[in-house]
Amino acid sequence: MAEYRLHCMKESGNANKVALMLALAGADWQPVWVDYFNGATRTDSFKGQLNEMGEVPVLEHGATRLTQSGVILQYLVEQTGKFGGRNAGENREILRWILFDNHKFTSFNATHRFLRTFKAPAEPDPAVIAFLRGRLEGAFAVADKHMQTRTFVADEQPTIADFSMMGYLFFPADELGFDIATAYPAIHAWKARIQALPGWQGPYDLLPSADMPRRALA
Ligand SMILES: N[C@@H](CCC(=O)N[C@@H](CS)C(=O)NCC(=O)O)C(=O)O
Repeated sequence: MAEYRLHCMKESGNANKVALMLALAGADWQPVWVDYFNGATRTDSFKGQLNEMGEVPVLEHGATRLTQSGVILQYLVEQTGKFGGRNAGENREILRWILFDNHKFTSFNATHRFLRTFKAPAEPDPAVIAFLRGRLEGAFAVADKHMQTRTFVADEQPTIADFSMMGYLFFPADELGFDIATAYPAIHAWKARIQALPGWQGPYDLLPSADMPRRALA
C-alpha cells in the first residue's frame, strides 16, 4: 500500500489540487476511487468513516485522515518540506490566495462546470448557469490581472497556492465553457509554468477512475 491514499475521482478539481502536490513533491501515493456520481459521498458510511462534510478529497496518511484541500496541502508542506512559504509573510500570502480560491476562483468555476458538463437528474436552470458564469468571470479577471506581473501566485517560487488555484484549470475548454488561452492570457501563461514543473500531469492522467456521465456539450 502506498504511503498516501487519496479518496477522489478524476472529475474533481479539488482532488486534483492534492494529486498535483503529491505528484510534484514526488510522494508515494495512490488514488482511491469514490463513486461520487452514484451518491457515495452522501452515504452514512462515507460521512461516518471518511468525512462528515460529505466531500472529496480525503487524504489518509497512516493514522491521519484529513479533508479540505487547503488543509491537506498545508499538511503535505509540513510532511515533505516542499512548496511552502519561507517565512510568516509568505505563508500568509499563500493562505490569502487559498482562501480566495476556495471562496471564489475554484468554487464558482467548479459549480458552473459541473452543472453544464455532467448529467444530473434535473436540467440546470440557465439563470443559475449565467449567475455562476458572471461570478467566475469576476474571480478570473482578478487572478489574470494579478498574474500579469507575477511568476507564481504567492511567491517567486511555486507554492501550494498555485496548486490550489490550478485544480480546475487543466480541464478541457468544452467542459469549462470558455477558453482560458484566449480569455485570460496571463492565467494561460501561468498554467504553462506549472505544466513545465517536473512530474506534472493533467487531472485525467493523475486520477484514473471511471467516467462520470456527461451531457451533450454545446
Ligand atoms: N473546499 C473543499 C471543496 C470540496 C468539494 O467541493 N468537493 C466536491 C467534489 S469536487 C464534493 O465532494 N462535493 C460533494 C457534494 O457537494 O455533495 C475542498 O477544497 O476540499
